[in-house]
Amino acid sequence: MKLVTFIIPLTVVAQCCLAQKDPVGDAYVVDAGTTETTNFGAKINNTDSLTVGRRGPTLLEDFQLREKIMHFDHERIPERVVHARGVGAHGYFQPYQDWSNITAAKFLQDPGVKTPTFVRFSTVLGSRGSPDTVRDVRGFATRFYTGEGNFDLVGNVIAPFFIQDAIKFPDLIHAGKPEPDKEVPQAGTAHCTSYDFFAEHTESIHTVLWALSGRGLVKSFRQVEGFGVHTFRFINEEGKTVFVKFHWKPLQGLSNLVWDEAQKIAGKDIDYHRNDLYTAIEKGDYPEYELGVQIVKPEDEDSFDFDLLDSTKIIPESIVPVTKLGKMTLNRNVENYFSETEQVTFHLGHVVRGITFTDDPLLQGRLFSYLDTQINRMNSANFLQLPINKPLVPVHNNQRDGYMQRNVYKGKVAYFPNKLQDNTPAMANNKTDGYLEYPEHLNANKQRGKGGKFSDHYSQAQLFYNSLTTPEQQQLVDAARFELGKCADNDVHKRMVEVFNRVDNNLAVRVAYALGVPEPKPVSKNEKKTSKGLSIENYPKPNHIRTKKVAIFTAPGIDVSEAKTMFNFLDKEGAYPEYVGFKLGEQDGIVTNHTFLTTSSVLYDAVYVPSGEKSAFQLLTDSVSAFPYNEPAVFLLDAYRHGKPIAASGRATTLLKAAQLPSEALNISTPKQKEIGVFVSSDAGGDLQNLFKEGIIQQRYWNRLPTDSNAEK
Ligand code: HDD
Repeated sequence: MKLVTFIIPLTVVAQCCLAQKDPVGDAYVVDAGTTETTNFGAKINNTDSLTVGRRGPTLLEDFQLREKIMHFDHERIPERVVHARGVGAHGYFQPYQDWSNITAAKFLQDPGVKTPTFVRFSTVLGSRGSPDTVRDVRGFATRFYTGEGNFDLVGNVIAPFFIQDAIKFPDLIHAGKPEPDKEVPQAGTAHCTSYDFFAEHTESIHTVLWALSGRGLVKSFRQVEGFGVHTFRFINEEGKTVFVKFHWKPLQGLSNLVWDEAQKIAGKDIDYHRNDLYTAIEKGDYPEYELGVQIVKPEDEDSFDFDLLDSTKIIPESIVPVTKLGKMTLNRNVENYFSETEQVTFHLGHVVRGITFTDDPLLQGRLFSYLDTQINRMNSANFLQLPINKPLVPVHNNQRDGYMQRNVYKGKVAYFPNKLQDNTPAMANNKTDGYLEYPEHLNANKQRGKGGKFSDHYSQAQLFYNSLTTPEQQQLVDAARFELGKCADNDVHKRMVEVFNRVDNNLAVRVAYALGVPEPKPVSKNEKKTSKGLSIENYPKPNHIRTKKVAIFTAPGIDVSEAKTMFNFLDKEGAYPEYVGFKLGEQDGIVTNHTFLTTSSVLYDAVYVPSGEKSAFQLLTDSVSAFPYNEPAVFLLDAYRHGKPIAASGRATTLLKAAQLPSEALNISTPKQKEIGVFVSSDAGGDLQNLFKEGIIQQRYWNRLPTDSNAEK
């Protein structure tokens, strides 16, 4: 009894200290202030190679030249075969309460314990240098460095997946990646092979609809949900089990780009998502995500009209709500992209006691793929010894040697059982601290093929489509028109329209129209069932404007005090206001860091134009003398077309007119301002500020974007 009371406090101490531990630990190297050496430590001066005379041949003897060039030649490792482009950040996780009733996982038991985490967000199809804002699914992979080893939750920002069985993954990816003859297009599915595949492979349609919706056009990784996709199992200390689906719920709300904006950002700021995450963390606006699970009791396994082992299906939140287990905060940027974000090796098989797998055939195949791919990328079975991958707990086993072995194992024993080392490392006791396997009883024939509820490909596609708001459905329709429109094969168009038609006739009719395909007749009934948790627009919005980027126009003659009043208000509210003008530098106490050339409307969440002298607006509206393309007006027009809140005071309305904003945006009375999101006032005072703030919280005014006349409302 005495022994037990002694051990418990020690464990607690060990857990508590993890949060202070940096997973990268003592691997940091600081070069600043040092002298150049070779990799074997000799101090050198290597700005020139060793030659005979000033103009003579270079000598083979030059070890400094050889080492430097050789190392450079080997700097690259293969990029990830999927999810090549990513951005990473460190953070920590804390549970809200003790969850030992459902899982033995210790990191989910003590609200006082902070577990270090590392997250990598990624696009799927593009290569390492591709733009951030392409239409694609995104990865949301999280490593928990727990006191019982690493747990990797390798999820996506889209809840279902395209395929039910891992054996189809190479086909899915080959169809989506650039077409192999010319290797175009990069980073998106808007080409024939993707839709040729999807038209034949109807189990994908549910996830295709998610990807065509705003979910495929991420605005910020701070505003995405994450999903573990598969059904996993929790096991508690008594061996009792429940099925769980993992969810990440961002406290920053959800958002998405509109397509025109996404395409423009791809040119204006190819690193848009990276910069967004780095900046927020740098400024101390740490993104937070609640970790939740949908819990299903074993006896309810077969009670749904879908199979829990089918990853193309979700558990609708209207049927099983999400139980929030705790919260992750991302509070530290990486020091070195390659060593951390590139070398991190996530693997679904990195699990801890209390969390285990189900027989989901997609999950089972992934368990092989992640291990295999890391050996390919890292070129060594010792990849878990790298600083970003090493668990924070000690590692002991009899695995030895291999490329780039970092450890120096003492002694002659590297086998088990042994007497020479007292049978150590000893086998863990599965009842107390060893990994818990679930003793699932199985009795079936070996076979290929699934059937049953796996064969229903359309019910949840309908559920998803029905649950979107009208503007969200419009975005999806427009996305399908664009994606298929980039494929020149009319047969692919027709086949895809047939698939859409099985989901919803109105959807298919609208897509068919733009593709020049005959209007399809209804073939199946859409029962119009909906679920909560599927629409981005209906996700709770935070009631603050922290981190929102707002452009404030400046020009010689602008009313400086108005500009500053609005700037200070926004700054105090935690937004990121920036002056945008014709030239950089300070003028009348306003420091302009961005010009109409170096930045663009698509990089902001909202725009404010202060009043000013007539001359200022002559400059801002004069398309010839001020700027070849009248950038200030284009800036405003884009903000308007993309549904963003706009505020203007006094004479600034002349610029709104020059930008050719529709009359409804110019002749507005106060109630109409709220509806349309263009706020006009005589000065930058309190009323305008508060209306503008409300507008920024709302994010977008979808009523400004066009909707098809035959859209079902
Ligand atoms: Fe995967 C990477 C997510 C199915 C094979 N996958 C990868 C990453 C994420 C996902 C987020 C990037 C990890 C990182 O940032 O390093 N993958 C998913 C999800 C899936 C999924 C949510 C469906 C539920 N994946 C899937 C299947 C297979 C793979 C079915 C193969 C059979 N995935 C891989 C991979 C990658 C990978 C080839 C490429 C690079 C890597 O693993 O580290 O093993």
